[in-house]
Amino acid sequence: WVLLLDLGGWRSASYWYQDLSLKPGYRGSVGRNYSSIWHFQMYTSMPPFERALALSGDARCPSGFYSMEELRPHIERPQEDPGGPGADGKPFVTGILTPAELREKQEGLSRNGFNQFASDRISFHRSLGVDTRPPECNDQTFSRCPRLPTTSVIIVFHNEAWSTLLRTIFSVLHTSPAVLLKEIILVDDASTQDHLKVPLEQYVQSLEIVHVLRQRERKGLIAARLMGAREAGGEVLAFLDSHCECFYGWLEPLLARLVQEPTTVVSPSIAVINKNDLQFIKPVMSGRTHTRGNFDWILSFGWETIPEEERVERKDETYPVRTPTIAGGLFAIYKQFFEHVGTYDDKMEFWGAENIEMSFRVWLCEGSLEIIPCSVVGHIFRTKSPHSFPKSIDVIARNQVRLAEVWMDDYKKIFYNRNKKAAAIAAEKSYGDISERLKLKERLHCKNFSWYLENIFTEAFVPDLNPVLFGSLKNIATNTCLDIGEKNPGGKSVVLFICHNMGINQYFEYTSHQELRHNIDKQLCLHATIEPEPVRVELCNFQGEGTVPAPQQTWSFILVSQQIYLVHSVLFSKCLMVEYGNIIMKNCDPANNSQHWSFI
Ligand code: UD2
Ligand code: MN
Repeated sequence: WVLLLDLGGWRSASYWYQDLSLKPGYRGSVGRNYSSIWHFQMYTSMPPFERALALSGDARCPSGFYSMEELRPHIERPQEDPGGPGADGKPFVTGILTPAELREKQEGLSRNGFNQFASDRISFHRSLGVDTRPPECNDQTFSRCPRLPTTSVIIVFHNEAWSTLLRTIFSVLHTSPAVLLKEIILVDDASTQDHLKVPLEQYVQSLEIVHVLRQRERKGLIAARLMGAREAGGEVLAFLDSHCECFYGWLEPLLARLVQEPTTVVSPSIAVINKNDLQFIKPVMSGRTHTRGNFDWILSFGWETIPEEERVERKDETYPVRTPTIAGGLFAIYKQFFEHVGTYDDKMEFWGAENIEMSFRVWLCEGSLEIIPCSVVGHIFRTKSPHSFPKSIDVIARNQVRLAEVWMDDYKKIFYNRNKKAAAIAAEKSYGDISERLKLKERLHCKNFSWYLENIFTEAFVPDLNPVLFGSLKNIATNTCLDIGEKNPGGKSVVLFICHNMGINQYFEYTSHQELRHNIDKQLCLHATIEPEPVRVELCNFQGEGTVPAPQQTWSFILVSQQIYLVHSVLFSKCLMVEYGNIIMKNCDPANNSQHWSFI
């Protein structure tokens, strides 16, 4: 064994172990956080035959680096008219439209949730303009020994527009080295639109390495990806949504990282393709600032900038960014590791939560998740899903409950407190059988969720597992509930709304620190003001160890009189109340039922 103490950054060692004929083994860290303090990795010598192979320049594994020639794409991108619509990733400019065109645009928008009218007028082969990645991305070389793995790109779709689907396919063919791209597998999740039936097979036949699989019955993206994965012949699976465009050089850095760390799941950095004009907006990479994935306590995925200490540790932009969660649509993984680590939960349906499930599972079961900055792939983000889901059950909540039950231990309560529908599904056990998933967890000796919070997502605020009081905070006089409101400029307003009893926007808890806290994605606390200024929510001052709640955020809830007053001495005797629809602080009067509140 060789024990290596790495002081420079959590992965800086892995670059040169191959030159010393070492193979990476157990990796760990000493200290609070795996991305700071001390890191070590055990290395073993390569078995003699592997070393011989690595050093001899064997034909199967030649020494040196891949040349540009060897990494030629599957199909060379045809010459493009630089003035063409959307060329070089520029926005599509809409001129004055005829009534028929206007109708077409409107229909495209409501069918897809993005501007299909624009997409239909942009070339399938458009280039994405100049390389704005940091120079080290372009200078990166890829070792031929061990060689980069072959890849099956898997694209699942349900009623995708022809032009976005075809542009996704061509962008893969134009940017992925032919030696690495084994095939593109399209999986149709029971689309109903005619263009996605026989014409699709006919069209892609000429592209040779593009195959179509059909899921006859609509089951959702999880089952569709699993079908694609089963059929895939490549060593690596690279999943893409059906409205993506790959930037030059996207694949090699993903594969190179997988070779170094075969138990990693790598995501490209995702560029935004604007849903209105199809502009390809490249991620800005400056000052080593990067975004990574997170989740909140209603289990939705979100983005955040990486912690400062990780930012300063970064040496250059070719280094991966460790991420607590992945967006889920765009990632690459060794097929073998995908199978080892439990593919997906095949009893999750339609859409949603599979990315959070995969994120927790991979981290807890000895893998890791990374974003590779030099790999850039664009995706059309839309504001709402154009797809319909069955009405009988909330499919997303059901998927979330499955993941909470399997992976979150006691912390699932934090989620259930905030999402009543999920709590009901959990209580009725109507989320289906999870025994297979629990067996998997057992078999792989996966860690507890607390390990994930303490080691991987250390920045996450963990709310009270058992808050003093929680639910919706109802005002007795008006029979309405505190609500942080959908339209919430600066996250500061708080309004009264009909009590809907679903949690989410109306979820508040009276914490062990006497805050009235709405902590779902942001950490918001009810914040007292001086009359007549309306009471609002502000970021909570209490953020865990070493901090205390602000005086304006420290409340006393008197259960007997149902009054809520401020603990703060000067404002003592001021109570939370409703007057003419406003939430304000006024002198306490136990007889006034506008000052009476209860958690329901
Ligand atoms: C995001 C992810 C997506 C998935 C989802 C959560 C990104 C950029 N996107 O979705 O991959 O993880 O969150 O579940 O990370 N589709 C089907 N059948 C369906 C619904 C969708 O095949 O019933 C296809 C759809 O055509 C698309 C993919 O699945 O190719 C993802 O769906 P989406 O694009 O509507 O969702 P998005 O991007 O919000
Ligand atoms: Mn998508």
